[in-house]
Order: sequence, then C-alpha cells, then structure tokens
Amino acid sequence: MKRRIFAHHLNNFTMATNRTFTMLKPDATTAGNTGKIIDRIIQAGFTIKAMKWTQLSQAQAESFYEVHSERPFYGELVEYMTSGPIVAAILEKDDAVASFRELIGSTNPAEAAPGTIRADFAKSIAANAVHGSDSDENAAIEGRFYFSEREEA
Ligand code: IDP
Ligand code: MG
Repeated sequence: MKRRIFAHHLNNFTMATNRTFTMLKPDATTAGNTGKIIDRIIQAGFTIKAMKWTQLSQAQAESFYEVHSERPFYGELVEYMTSGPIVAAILEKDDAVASFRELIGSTNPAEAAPGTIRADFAKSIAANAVHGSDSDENAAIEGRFYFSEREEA
C-alpha cells in the first residue's frame, strides 16, 4: 500500500514537470488549419491531456495576457485574440515547454525556422498561429485558466 501511494505521488510530480499549454489562435482556426496543426503536434510526440474549442471574451483575454499588459502591443493582442475561436490544449512530453517552443518557432514568423508551425501557418507577428508556454510554472497557470483537474486525460 505504501509503495502504491509513493508511486502515485512520484508519477504526478514527473507529469507536472513535462507539460505545456498551447492555444491555436484565431488566424489558425479561421483559416481551417486546426487539424493540420494538431497533427503536427501529435507527430512531434506530444500527448494531448485536455483540449477544447472556445472563444475568449475581452475580460478573459486581458486576464490571460496580464503579463504583457505593459507592452505596447497588449491592446492589439487582446483585440486579436478575441476576434475568433481558439483551441486550448494541455500537452505532455519530455521537456515539454522547450520542445514545444522549438516546434512552433520564433514569435515573428519571418524569423521562425523553416518547418516550424509558425513558419508554415502564421500570418504576422500578432497572428502567429499558436501560443506556447514559456516555463513550467506558466504552463501550469495557463492550463488551469481553461481546464480543471477533472478534465485532464
Ligand atoms: P511568444 O508567443 O513567442 O511567447 P511573446 O513575446 O510572449 O511571444 O508575446 C505574446 C504574443 O503577443 C505573441 O505570440 C504575439 O501574438 C503577440 N506579439 C508579440 N510581439 C508583438 C508585436 O510586436 N506586435 C504585435 N503582437 C505581438
Ligand atoms: Mg510568451
């Protein structure tokens, strides 16, 4: 019994350090690229733990991007992120945060490496197809913005 409890806690810890959070942004959903991008994510070895198609309200977008509230593009970003549907997902893989940032490429699609999701699907620096968390801590916060523990696979 003790062993089982220990293994359960160890497993949760390991999983928590290997998760990231993504959103497919309105440019990707409205262009019909949702399926293609999800396929790239799966083919790259990520496991989907939770996923939903939804749309951000003004208040939700302001809250999600609170960390960027002092940046000059904040207003534009919030307006853009509320302009259409998004797909939110929690993903799991070894070294998930860094691995996913590599898969999506640089913020500015003009600078994104060939073959990355942003190089192939992004329209502009704001409408850049996908979000990817920048740390384990933010991945957990952002995942909880959309999903309760009960909703995770
Ligand atoms: P990241 O998404 O690559 O982590 P961040 O610097 O965290 O990039 O910026 C968050 C989001 O804000 C970007 O994904 C993009 O949609 C938007 N953004 C970043 N820089 C600019 C800009 O200079 N103009 C307009 N939007 C921007
Ligand atoms: Mg960021």
